[in-house]
Amino acid sequence: MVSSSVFGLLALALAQQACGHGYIWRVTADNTIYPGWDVALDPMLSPPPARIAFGGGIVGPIINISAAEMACNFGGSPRPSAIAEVRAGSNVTFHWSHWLYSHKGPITAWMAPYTGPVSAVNPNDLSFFKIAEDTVDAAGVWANVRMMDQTNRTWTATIPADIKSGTYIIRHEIVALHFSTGTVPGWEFTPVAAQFYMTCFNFRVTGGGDAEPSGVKFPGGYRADEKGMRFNVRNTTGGVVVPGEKYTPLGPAVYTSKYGVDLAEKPVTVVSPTGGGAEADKSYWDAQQAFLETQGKIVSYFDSMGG
Ligand SMILES: [Cu+2]
Repeated sequence: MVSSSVFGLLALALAQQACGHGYIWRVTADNTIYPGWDVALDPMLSPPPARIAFGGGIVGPIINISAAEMACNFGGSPRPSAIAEVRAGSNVTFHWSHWLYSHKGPITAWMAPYTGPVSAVNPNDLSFFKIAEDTVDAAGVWANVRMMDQTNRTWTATIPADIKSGTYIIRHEIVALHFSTGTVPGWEFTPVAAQFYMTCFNFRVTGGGDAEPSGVKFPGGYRADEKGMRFNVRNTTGGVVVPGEKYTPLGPAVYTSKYGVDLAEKPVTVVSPTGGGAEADKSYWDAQQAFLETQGKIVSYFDSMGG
């Protein structure tokens, strides 16, 4: 028997993890702007708001690569009750609320086809293929740092032009390697391990081809003995720890479309976060911006502490 107050504490702890790290507050998919999952506002809405994100959008660190949560993170509910419509070959941009410079590591996006209602999907049954990946560049700058500094905390993946049309779950992940080879003073009790932060989203692809790339399941997509599980990001110069040693990405290679596509221009549209009209949307967005600012301060504090 677990009392409801324990669940309350768990929810609070998960929310704090999201606050101390970051979450996807917005997704721009093929020029349509969807709300992500606002960890401050959306849990308060009743009924749960129509979102494309899975599981309350909690982006807590997972260090056990055998955990069921490696697929789509903690909190399987509410399931997405909205779906993002994208043309094959178009771009999907994930808007991070914030992230930490200390949490250096790769960023990836994965897709897995599914059939039937999204409410019945078990993320652990899905086969994910990697569609985009950024690790460390020749100057030693990690993907998370570029995401924070150069793209205003956004990260973009392209839907392969040749994949079959249909419904997909997109899994977007940051791997933080800062404690993968050791901790720092003040964080001695944190396990030495790579940390995985992911969110899943509900998508429909149109205008695709006939490719059905093979994928991997989570858990299972990564192995504990993979080289990329450990990397001393503090010694990074040109992506090299031991001279000649580069970072080895985790999991399978990125799937590349066999052809490109020229998409017709599409105007930008914004999906209402409330469905309650312009005034309700404005107060939602105002509250959202205020919380994003607060969350940025919390994140900067953790970042300055090195963990
Ligand atoms: Cu952290």
